[in-house]
Amino acid sequence: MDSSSHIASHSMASSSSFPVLLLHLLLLLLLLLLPFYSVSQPHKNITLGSSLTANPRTRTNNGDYWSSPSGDFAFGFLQFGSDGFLLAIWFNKIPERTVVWSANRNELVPHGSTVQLTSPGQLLLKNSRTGNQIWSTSSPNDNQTLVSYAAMLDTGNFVLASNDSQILWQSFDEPTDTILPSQIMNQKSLIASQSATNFSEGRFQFSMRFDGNLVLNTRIAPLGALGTAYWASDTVNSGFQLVFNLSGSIYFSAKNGTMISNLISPSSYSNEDFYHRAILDYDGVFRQYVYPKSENATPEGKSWISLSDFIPSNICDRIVSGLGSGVCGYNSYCETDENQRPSCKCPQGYRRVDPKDEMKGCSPNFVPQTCEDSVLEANEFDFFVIDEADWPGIDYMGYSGKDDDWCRTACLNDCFCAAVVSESGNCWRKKFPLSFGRVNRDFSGKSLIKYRKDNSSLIATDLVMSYKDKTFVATGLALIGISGCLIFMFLLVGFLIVCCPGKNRYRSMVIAGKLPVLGMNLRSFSYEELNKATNGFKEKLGSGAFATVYKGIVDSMNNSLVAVKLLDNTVKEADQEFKAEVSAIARTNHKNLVRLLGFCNEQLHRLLVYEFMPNGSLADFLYGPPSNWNKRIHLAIGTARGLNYLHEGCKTQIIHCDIKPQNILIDDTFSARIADFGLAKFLKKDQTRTMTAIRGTKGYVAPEWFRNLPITVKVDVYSFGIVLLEIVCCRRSFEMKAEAEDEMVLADWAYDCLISRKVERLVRKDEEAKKDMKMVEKLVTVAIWCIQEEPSFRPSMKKVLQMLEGVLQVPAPPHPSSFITTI
Ligand SMILES: *[C@@H]1O[C@H](CO)[C@@H](O)[C@H](O)[C@H]1NC(C)=O
Ligand SMILES: *[C@@H]1O[C@H](CO)[C@@H](O)[C@H](O)[C@H]1NC(C)=O
Ligand SMILES: *[C@@H]1O[C@H](CO)[C@@H](O)[C@H](O)[C@H]1NC(C)=O
Ligand SMILES: *[C@@H]1O[C@H](CO)[C@@H](O)[C@H](O)[C@H]1NC(C)=O
Ligand SMILES: *[C@@H]1O[C@H](CO)[C@@H](O)[C@H](O)[C@H]1NC(C)=O
Ligand SMILES: *[C@@H]1O[C@H](CO)[C@@H](O)[C@H](O)[C@H]1NC(C)=O
Ligand SMILES: CC(=O)N[C@H]1CO[C@H](CO)[C@@H](O)[C@@H]1O
Repeated sequence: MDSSSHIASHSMASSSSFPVLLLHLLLLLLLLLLPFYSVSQPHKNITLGSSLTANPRTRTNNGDYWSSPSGDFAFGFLQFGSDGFLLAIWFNKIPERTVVWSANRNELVPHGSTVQLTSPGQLLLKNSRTGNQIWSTSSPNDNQTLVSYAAMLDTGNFVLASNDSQILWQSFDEPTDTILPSQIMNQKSLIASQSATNFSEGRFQFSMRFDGNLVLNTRIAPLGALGTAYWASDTVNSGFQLVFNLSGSIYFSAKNGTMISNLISPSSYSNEDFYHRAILDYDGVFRQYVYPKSENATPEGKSWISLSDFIPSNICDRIVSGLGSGVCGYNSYCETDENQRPSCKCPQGYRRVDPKDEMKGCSPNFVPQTCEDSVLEANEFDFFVIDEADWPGIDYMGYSGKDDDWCRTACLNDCFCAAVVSESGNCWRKKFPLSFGRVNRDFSGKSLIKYRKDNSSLIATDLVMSYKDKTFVATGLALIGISGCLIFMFLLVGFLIVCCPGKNRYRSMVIAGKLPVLGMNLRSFSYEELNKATNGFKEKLGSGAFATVYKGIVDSMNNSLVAVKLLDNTVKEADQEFKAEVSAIARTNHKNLVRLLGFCNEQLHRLLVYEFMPNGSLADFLYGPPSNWNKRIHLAIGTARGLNYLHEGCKTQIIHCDIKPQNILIDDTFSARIADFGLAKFLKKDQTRTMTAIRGTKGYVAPEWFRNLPITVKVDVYSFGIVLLEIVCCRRSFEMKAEAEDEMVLADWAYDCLISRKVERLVRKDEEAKKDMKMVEKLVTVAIWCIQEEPSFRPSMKKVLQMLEGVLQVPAPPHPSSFITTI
């Protein structure tokens, strides 16, 4: 103050000159700023009671910290993110402010939090928001010498010391991920950070064990099974410790201080000209770095330089077997750059699980291949080729003597195949999740990772589909709930119309809402009533295995026309058919299924009453001169919709088992209505069953009936395929009187026409169809997919519908019997 007042008085005396005035102003400014500078004044001895507060750094406030005498290191709060502070030690003379130690890496604290050197001599870190103590040094013990001060040393070690300068606690004893020159590791561990920007404890650990062995291991599954060691010094029972000496050498020494061997080859970077640090990097590699201290180093030179020797030499090759994912996480692969630095990459079609953390692995960014349609979908997939890459240890199939093309095709046709590795004629199929992926320059093979070529349209349509299905299922379920209850009661109480009292509320609600609810209107008829309605069973509409169908008019239902199915009461099967049909159809509600109106169950009389279909059956419509082309397409799509509903829209999957034109009726709006559930089978989702007795009608039954294979919904797909061909060609699947011998069997003829690109032959007498050859070809192609002899190659009805509707592309089909499963 003396000097400033002196200058002030001097300026009074000669205030005339402008430069002098300016100088005075500057000095005044300097004086005003002085208190801020004092914050960053190097602290020597930090006295008991001192504290630091976490505050966002501003232009005038350089943060709150205690500096070492030389200013090389600082102890205090560093800000990360919007409001997270790390109590840390860092290199304070370099712009990067590289952290070498921290107290609260797993739990950052908000601004206003404090660290205090309490008066019994303990460092305490408190969270200002919660008031919780986040971290502290060991509590002072009566028997111990008392802490009298703390100090940030020029080595980067923060110490608590007694009045005779004995160190009672030091940060060097509790390293995080870094060691510094003069630090000794003895039964201590380093834990790598989570990532380059997240300091919390990560995946890898570096331990100088009590037995003198130095081990690098994983500490988080699924990288490797927990604690998988990926490098060891093999110095068990030597009693060694690890020393980072002041000239920057890192070596093992005996307890008496004698140097045994170097861990990292010494470099020529001197301690005078370079800062040194060694760190277990977040990628699991232990590296030594140097940074030029000199002010006049070039800007490019002003960065941390990694020494060429590090441990382990190639981490990508270190975790490649056993349990877990490997270094990079599942479905990701590890590749080193020219500086041997590893990076984790996602194959094409995959994306990072966590965009901020490359080691968390990758996940497919596409809709997976559906197994029931795997062959059909094969051409929607392609391979991302990675040379010299291998995914050891997860093969589920291996072949030798197979070329690349064979390998590709085998994987494309297999929904379980995520990738293939091919190496000199060997071919390995890999399944999900892909693990231990890495590029290895010594590996002469290559990896082919399967991905969907165009996922965007597919994802979009799937969303639409599932949305539709959901509303559909929701209504369906409500109906099933009500009608299911009814059916249960019917069967139990001898088909008296009784209803659960608890469901009455729903019934009235539904009736009030005027929904066309099935089951609600299910009526019980007397035999006499139906006898009268059909005029003594006079007008026959058709007949099936155990039943005959008659036309009738029911007076009590506004003179509605009905179809009455009279079941043969002499065969045992009739009873089963009756129950099957009532329970099947009562559970369904779809505009492409025939509606059951009621039934009669009197002693030996079993009858079912349906709405009458004024336009007959598809069989009546098809066989004859070519009928309206667009109506036929509409009927084909309607049938596909009805079948898709039976397969996927109900809680219990229904296999119709007898799809043929006679069972597809045509309603007053000329839409298809699937009828006759007498042979239907009900499967819980995911259940398949082998049946011995063949159901269905010759010409339409799928080959698995004869081959002792499980019967699935794919039998209906097969029958639909035949019906679809009949719809296109307006003829029966087998025609003795065909114009040429090769035209007798429709399926064979259609396939021959398709591959010889002469589809027009199929519709040669059909002028309307001939003008729509693209559609003809599409329908035939879909049909050929449906009649594949191998059931798994047939598409689901959902896919069939999507193809008919033009949502999905229709690839070229294989020959129907080219992939027959051998028995
Ligand atoms: C402290 O000293 C007392 C007696 O001087 C002894 O009984 C006690 O065990 C010591 N405690 C510790 C932790 O050393
Ligand atoms: C710090 O304190 C110790 C003991 O109280 C004393 O010996 C030493 O000289 C002090 N150092 C400085 C730089 O004040
Ligand atoms: C240090 O503190 C102890 C008490 O803890 C006292 O007995 C001793 O005299 C002090 N020594 C110095 C050099 O102040
Ligand atoms: C750092 O990573 C850990 C572990 O994954 C996570 O819990 C934490 O939220 C991350 N911290 C920040 C600041 O992103
Ligand atoms: C550090 O160790 C190296 C051997 O690796 C030795 O040459 C050097 O003299 C040592 N420096 C100090 C300061 O002990
Ligand atoms: C230090 O210990 C090692 C082995 O533990 C021994 O070979 C060496 O002679 C010892 N050196 C001294 C100076 O005691
Ligand atoms: C190959 C391809 O088309 N990939 C796309 C898959 O979908 C995501 C978004 O869902 C796109 O970002 C990819 O480009």
